[in-house]
Amino acid sequence: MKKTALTLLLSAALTFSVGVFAETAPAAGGSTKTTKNSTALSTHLPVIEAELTFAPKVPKPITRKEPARVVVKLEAIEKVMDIIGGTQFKYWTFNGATPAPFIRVREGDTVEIHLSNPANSKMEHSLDFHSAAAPEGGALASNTKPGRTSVFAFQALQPGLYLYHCAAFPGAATHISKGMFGLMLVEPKAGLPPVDKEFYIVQNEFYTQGDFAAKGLQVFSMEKASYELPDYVVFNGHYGALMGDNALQSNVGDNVRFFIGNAGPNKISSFHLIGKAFDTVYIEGGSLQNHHVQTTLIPAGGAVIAEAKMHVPGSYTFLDHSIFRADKGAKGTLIVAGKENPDIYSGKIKDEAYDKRNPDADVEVNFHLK
Ligand SMILES: [Cu+2]
Repeated sequence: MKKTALTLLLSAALTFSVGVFAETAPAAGGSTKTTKNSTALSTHLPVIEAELTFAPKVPKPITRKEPARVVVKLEAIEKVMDIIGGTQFKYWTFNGATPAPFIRVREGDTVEIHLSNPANSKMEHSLDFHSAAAPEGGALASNTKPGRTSVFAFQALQPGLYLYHCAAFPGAATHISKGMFGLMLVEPKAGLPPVDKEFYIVQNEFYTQGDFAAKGLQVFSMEKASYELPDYVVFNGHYGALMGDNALQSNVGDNVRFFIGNAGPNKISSFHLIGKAFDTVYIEGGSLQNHHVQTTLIPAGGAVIAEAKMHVPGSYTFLDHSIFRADKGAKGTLIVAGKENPDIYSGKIKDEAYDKRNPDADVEVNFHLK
């Protein structure tokens, strides 16, 4: 680690009085050398390992009434996966998945982050937690060369739903574009109200040198990324990750809570559940609640918590209502199983003849569906 970064790190640790262990060894294969600052705030806490889940799963609600030191183990893994069937991309991930694991902690917890980078990785990686009160969100403390593990800690001071992502320098935008992002929920001390189902969704764009669905291993396009012309806008890292056999499952009467992030790197999401307005939205993932919301905005680098009670069975599509993006992958399905509810939705009551003619309808105009 460079001297300037270390100096910043030390001053940050002292300022915020959280436990910090900074990896200072210069290269892969060296000995372990740690810099340890005051940990008075957190060393007495019980130490527990975080339950980490891959999307669309969410860790169980926290029932603890006291703070803990929650250990989160992340590994930077470069991995070739399909964006869409037959179209491969060399993702950069945490723990082998895009989005990265969902992390659930409690307001006031100390979060101890371990970031490992395999010896034959090609890149350095780091972590910027939007939930951390630390310079660069912890990226200075977590910058990790191949063949090293970094450990640092921060206190989760503010409840809410937060993005975390790689912030490698230089090139954080590329690391996010390659798939290095996930969500952390900092539950308020009193917890969130119980619901029947919780799901984890993150939207992001992919920019490739080949066109949409071009076959073979695709190369990241810096040009398309800088002009904000995505080939793919997807939920949970892959086209169709929440469709067909991967659709989300719920039942009539369920209160469904969506934890939704937007990793961007560029586009704002207009998140919409077709067929049911959200009963409650925690705006931008914070404490302010809005009700009866048809479409909620999620800024790039932001998140929302959105809840919908499902009254009528069926197949419901959710999407980015910047709707041409749906064809690029920004759509998914929520299945609601159960008995019909004719008091709320009739279904088609009648289908009968209508003979009136509209002269303009016969005017020929070229249009293109493709
Ligand atoms: Cu990275």
